[in-house]
Amino acid sequence: MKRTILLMGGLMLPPEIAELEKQFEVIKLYREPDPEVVLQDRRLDIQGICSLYSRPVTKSLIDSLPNLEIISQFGVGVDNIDLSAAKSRGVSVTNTPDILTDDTADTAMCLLLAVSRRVCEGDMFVRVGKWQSGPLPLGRALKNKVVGIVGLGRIGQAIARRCAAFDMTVVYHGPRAKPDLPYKYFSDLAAMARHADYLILACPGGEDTQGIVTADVLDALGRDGFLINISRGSVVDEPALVQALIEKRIAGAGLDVFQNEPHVPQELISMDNVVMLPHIGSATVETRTVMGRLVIANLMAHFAGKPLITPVAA
Ligand code: 8YV
Repeated sequence: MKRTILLMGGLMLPPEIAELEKQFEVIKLYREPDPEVVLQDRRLDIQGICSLYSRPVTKSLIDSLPNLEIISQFGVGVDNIDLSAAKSRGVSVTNTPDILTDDTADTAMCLLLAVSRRVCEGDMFVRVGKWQSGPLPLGRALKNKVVGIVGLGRIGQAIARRCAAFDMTVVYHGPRAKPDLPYKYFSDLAAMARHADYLILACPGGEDTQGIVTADVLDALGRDGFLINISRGSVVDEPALVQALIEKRIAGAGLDVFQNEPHVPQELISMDNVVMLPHIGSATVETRTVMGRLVIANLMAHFAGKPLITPVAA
């Protein structure tokens, strides 16, 4: 008999969903008109969850599923999962690290270039015929600028390599210095922001980084500074960011993530110096394909009694 898996969201590509359905009985929670009723009816059957960043896996969900054994996250960030609740219930958690590093770093570079060189503004300028009346205002060069990366993990390091290739000087902030890496470390985020022209957020979400980009950090970044966020909306005090942009206390922002996705602050919509993406860090066919395969491979390994491929440390 097939084991039952709860699929929380629909980002996995059709071939991987088909494969998941070949191996397991799949409850597509996101398709259910009344998810609570399904969760109640099927609570004893569910042995695995396929989760993703936009769907919280809370202590109450974990506790309501007595036969839950594994949560296989479609993504690297696991801040949507109550890890201590999973641990205390003995539920394993896996994620999809490494395979989305390059795409996510590329997304940061897209935003960095787009806000600096006015790419989206320029595109609109051509489309609406403004070019005939004069040139687009000048952008800002990346070369010789200082980029401060918050979180020099896998994705942060991939961004650092790309920025170095653009002749930028890389510095970083995080919980600890990484002496093996050739970049200057700042233990104080505001001090790094003061020193940097660009602040790129690449740290994990969750309690430790909640709201660390405050109004003070944005003021330290300053009138000529740009904020790029490909991490989590929760890392930034979003109302403070909106205010800093309105008052032109920072030069602009490139944002792939927001506090309340898919909703974005209304004030940002009309701002030329803000480029927004709908959380597409890993959103390529290639990467989403291997992410889906890894989600399934972790489930298969678990139920076959084999070691998990990419366990999240409890
Ligand atoms: C993914 C992400 O697209 O991996 C993550 O943590 O935020 C994104 O890059 C997302 O997880 C897909 O579910």
